[in-house]
Amino acid sequence: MMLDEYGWTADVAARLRGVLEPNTYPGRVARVDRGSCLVVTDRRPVDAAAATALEGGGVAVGDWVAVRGDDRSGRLIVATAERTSAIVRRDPSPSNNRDQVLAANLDHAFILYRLDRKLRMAVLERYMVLIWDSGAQPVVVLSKADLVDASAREATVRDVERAAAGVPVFALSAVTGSGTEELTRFTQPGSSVALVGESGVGKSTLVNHILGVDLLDTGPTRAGDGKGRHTTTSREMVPIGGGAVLIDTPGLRSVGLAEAGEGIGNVFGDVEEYFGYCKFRDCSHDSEPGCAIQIAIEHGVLDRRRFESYQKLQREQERLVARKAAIARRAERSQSRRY
Ligand SMILES: Nc1nc2c(ncn2[C@@H]2O[C@H](COP(=O)(O)OP(=O)(O)OP(=O)(O)O)[C@@H](O)[C@H]2O)c(=O)[nH]1
Ligand SMILES: [Mg+2]
Ligand SMILES: [Zn+2]
Repeated sequence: MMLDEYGWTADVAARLRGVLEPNTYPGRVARVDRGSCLVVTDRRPVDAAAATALEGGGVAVGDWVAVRGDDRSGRLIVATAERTSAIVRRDPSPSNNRDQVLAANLDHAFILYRLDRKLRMAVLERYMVLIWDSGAQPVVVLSKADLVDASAREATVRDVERAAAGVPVFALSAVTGSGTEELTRFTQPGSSVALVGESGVGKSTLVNHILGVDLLDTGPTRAGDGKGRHTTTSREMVPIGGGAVLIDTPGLRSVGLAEAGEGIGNVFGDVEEYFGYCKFRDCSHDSEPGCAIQIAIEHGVLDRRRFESYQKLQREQERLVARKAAIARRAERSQSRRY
């Protein structure tokens, strides 16, 4: 059965049982384009539209779905199975207050960052929060190891490990293949892995390397600043054998967090641990006397940059919650006017 190659398991079958009705059949969404999806079914991949009234606001790559229809009538996704995980970001367009599901039903996500660029830890921290909140397990992959010398590589791995709070960190080269064997433990039969990170970090190149075939387009980075050219334009699922799949994603220009759950606490547990020790319970950790955070920074046991990174994400969350509350109030007011 074709779906076996796309991660079908007894657990998936059980989750789908609840949404499959007579005249529908199971599938997994392998690609989402504007208006239509590529859905892998028992026998072959087919195009299907998504019913507008789907619960949870539509379908994402990786979703297990119930499909109705055939070649003649056209096909419609009528239901999605409950997700075990979902990478969700805030829709980047400012006029839009919706969340966007980047991929669903993942076991792990590889967060790629290039070793040949300056390390911006805040970018990695933001991605780690994004993935922790998805319910998938983050793995940091430092790419293009062939472009830096061993001592620089090891120093960066150590720095990232220190900020990654238990998240595994690997350095590898998708061109020479060195280090890539470490990833096989995450691509075991039946597992789904998404690759995320900025444009040009080598996501598609790594998928091709693991697959052993140049299936996906990859693109040279810009000559001047070395930035990626946004070669990949849609999220796409690639079976790599044994029922494991990789989901390649386009490089993100912005990673606005949707309403966060445990993610911030998972990445910044060391920061939050200090809060209980401030002199004042409502300490703003700014200039109050007896602030445990400021004392830790002064003594060099807490990195100021790391605290600022934490504060930035936290403020973003507060603004988001406030905005959602304002929208809810506005909706309520217009409701009450109507009746
Ligand atoms: N030297 C070296 N180059 C690499 C490596 N991995 C990728 N590249 C190169 O980096 C460029 C960008 O790679 P892509 O795989 O297209 O990057 P991407 O992350 O998929 O980028 P987007 O699709 O734009 O998000 C290509 O020219 C690759 O050949 C690596 O391990 N070493
Ligand atoms: Mg790509
Ligand atoms: Zn304080």
